[in-house]
Amino acid sequence: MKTKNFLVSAAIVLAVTMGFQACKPKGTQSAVSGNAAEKTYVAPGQYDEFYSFVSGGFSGQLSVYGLPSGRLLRVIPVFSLDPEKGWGFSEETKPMLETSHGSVPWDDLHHVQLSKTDGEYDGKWVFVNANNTPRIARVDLTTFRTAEILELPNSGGNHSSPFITQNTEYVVAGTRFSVPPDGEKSDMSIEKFKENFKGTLSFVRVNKESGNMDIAFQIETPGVNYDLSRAGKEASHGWFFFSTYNTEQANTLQEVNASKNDKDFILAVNWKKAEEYLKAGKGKKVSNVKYAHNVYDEHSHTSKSTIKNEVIVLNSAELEGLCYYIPCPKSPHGVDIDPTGEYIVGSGKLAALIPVFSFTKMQKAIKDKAFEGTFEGIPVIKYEAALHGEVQKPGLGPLHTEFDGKGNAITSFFVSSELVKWNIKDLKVLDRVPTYYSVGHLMIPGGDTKSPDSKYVVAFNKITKDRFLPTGPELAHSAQLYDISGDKMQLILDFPTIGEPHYAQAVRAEKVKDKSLKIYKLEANKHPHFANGEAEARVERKGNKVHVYLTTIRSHFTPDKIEGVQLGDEVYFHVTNIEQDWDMPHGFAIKGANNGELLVMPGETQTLKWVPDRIGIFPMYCTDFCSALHQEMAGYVRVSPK
Ligand code: CUK
Ligand code: CUA
Repeated sequence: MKTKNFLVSAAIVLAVTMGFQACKPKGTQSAVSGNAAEKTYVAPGQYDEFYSFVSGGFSGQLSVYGLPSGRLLRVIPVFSLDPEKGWGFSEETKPMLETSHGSVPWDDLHHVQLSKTDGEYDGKWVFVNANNTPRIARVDLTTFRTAEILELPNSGGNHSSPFITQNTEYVVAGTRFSVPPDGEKSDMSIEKFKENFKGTLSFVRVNKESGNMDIAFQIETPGVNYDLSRAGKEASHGWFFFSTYNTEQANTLQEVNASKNDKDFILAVNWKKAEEYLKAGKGKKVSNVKYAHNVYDEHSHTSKSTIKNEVIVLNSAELEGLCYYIPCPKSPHGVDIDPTGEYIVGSGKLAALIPVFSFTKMQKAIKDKAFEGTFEGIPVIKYEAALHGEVQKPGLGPLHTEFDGKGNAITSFFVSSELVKWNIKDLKVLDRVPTYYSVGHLMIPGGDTKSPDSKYVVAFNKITKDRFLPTGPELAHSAQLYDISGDKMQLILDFPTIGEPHYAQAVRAEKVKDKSLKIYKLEANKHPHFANGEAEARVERKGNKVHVYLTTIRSHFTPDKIEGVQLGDEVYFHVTNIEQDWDMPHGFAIKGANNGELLVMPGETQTLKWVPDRIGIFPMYCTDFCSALHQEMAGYVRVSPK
């Protein structure tokens, strides 16, 4: 049996390392049926049924698509500069990209989580992770803007993040790379991984009204790699599950070192217990860490970055009942919890079966101490004691599972490039469809809630190849929409995505669309450099700083002739858009602008800093076509010698 398992794993490793050509499915045409167009057609002027929030991967941004049309509605800038929205260019948004390392203008965004109340999406916020410089961001769904970014100390490669509990009590993050704890003597040999590197889990508290985040506590665990995680729900509410790989604790992730073990672990964390330990004062205050907390305030239209230095850490090995390991075959990637909270699905990337664990059996195993031993002081539950059963021969390389709310699960298979539907109770495979090509995450609208919307599943693919017109060596990434309302899954649409789509979540449009803000009210504008109407437009000099209080309305700037600027000055254009009509932004650009441009929404103030580099006359103009007189919306700035 062991040899057979080994052979299957060896075959997968071979398939993985040799590329995906061998597994490339054939026959797209036969996979698409005649009425596909009807199912995805959203007539001109009609709205889509769902908002889908899609990870932008290495673009660092979040994109918003309508489903089922696959129409791109917006890219929300989060962790990277974005000239289309002025994100990171205006003085107001620059602090949002600050970290303890200084400004990080480009990151890698993987996972998307809609906020929940009572296990259902409430349409308030979307949480996303920065994978490289570990951070969690909160996007506000009234403005579709990033409202807050919190850096995570003691972490490296924030991949197992940001998954949330069923009432958004916590946003949770597990470190992908174990690292020596920050602030201690961390200049040590990489060979010391096993002894000194730690895997830290961060529990970030979310304020129910404001949404503001702070690190409630961290749990320090043995040095392994955390890949993904999910909150328990309903039956298992109060627990959190993390997939771990490299339980070999190798200091290089090359497969001969880090993929030797037949089983790695799922770590089960009792966070209600963690709260008890905190109350009892068992947390250790660590005050030599450094992390940034950035908040955007939509009333003042400004943001602020603050460096924090303190965090409370719980030690997993010392606190009984806090953490348990469940063995899980071959480098688990996804760990997904079914809508009832009873079933925990592990997905070993190098496995040829899917283990499904039972929360009830796991609880019993803990009570009966059905342990096979300990790993660095933490009990390891016997595999069979927690196991509900295994899905046999489902495909090769399972990655992620979502649920259809009808008692079935759908799992993505990277290596065999397919989606496979199976029944959660009897573990029988019901249906399979190819993906083009090599699917990573998949998403059912509401797929991680108590009641999924079992209409569609979207495959987010890792390889594009021939799906779209070629665009040179770099291709658009691809997503595919399948109808799952019947017994058989049916491919109905391909659509390109921005950056690499990792995870996504989709919510019924009604839950978001009516809350969406139309304009910022002028009377509520608390910006320190707000000009309330053209009467307040002016130029003020303070030393070598020139503040231009500029207003915009169709179709002119006030003032539009600016003199008195001298070489060596720093000029701040505080542009207030005094329009109060929906969809009337104005842009602002000036020749030679070394900080980019601005795009200002009605009622809002944004500031562009400009340091002129020469003497002369500099035209400025509006960049967003706003009326028949848009081309007349312009002016001049004169720069004179000092
Ligand atoms: S993921 Cu980040 S490597 Cu399967 Cu969530 Cu794509
Ligand atoms: Cu304002 Cu064009």
